[in-house]
Amino acid sequence: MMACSEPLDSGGSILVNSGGLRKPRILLAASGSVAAIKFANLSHCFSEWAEVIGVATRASLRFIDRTAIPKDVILYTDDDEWHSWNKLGDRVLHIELCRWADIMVIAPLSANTLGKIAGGLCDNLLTCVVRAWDYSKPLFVAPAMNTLMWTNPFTERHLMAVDELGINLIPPVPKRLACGTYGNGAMAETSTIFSTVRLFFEKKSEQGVYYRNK
Ligand code: PCO
Repeated sequence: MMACSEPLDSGGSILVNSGGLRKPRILLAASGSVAAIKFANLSHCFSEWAEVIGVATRASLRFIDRTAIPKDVILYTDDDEWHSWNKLGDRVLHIELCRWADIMVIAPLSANTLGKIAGGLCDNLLTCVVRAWDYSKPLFVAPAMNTLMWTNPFTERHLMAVDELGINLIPPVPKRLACGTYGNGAMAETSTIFSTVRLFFEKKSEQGVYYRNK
């Protein structure tokens, strides 16, 4: 397996309100870009450090090898959202996931899901979680799309909107893309995504921002 990151000093545990230690809880989500082929690898990296729950859109499932996802990572899809709901008082999955997570990471973020988040649309499990997200907790996105989509004026508009919400961008990189052309729009490297999130989290912990055990 690919290396997850450069070695980091501190351990993964965080202080919770009980005064005890627990691992960070990462909600790792994928939307429908070819870069979702890297999702299993990403979940391995994060699960070595944190507790991970996966969320996958219907379109992303075309690219995700579910058999390669670590056994301790549950992957929720749109089918799970209302599956367990029968009556008032039953759990609503996107709300449960919002409450559970310390951090959300969307990798890859497709052009379509970027547009939906920017406009506040919520028509699947992933976008419902984002629509209900508490922005006092970090949310990272790693966009991935063809260069023509990335350079399209909609991207800048949508990125401005998500930036205003306080969403953290892990920018795409120039690379050979799924269609064979070379250009910007490839998802950032797995190691970059992992290190960015982990360093951010550990810096916040040092500053005394501790996530409460809800
Ligand atoms: C369509 N879309 C893409 C998605 C962004 N591409 C990438 C990389 C992968 C190979 O290394 C596909 C992961 O190029 O993130 O290419 C383009 S026509």
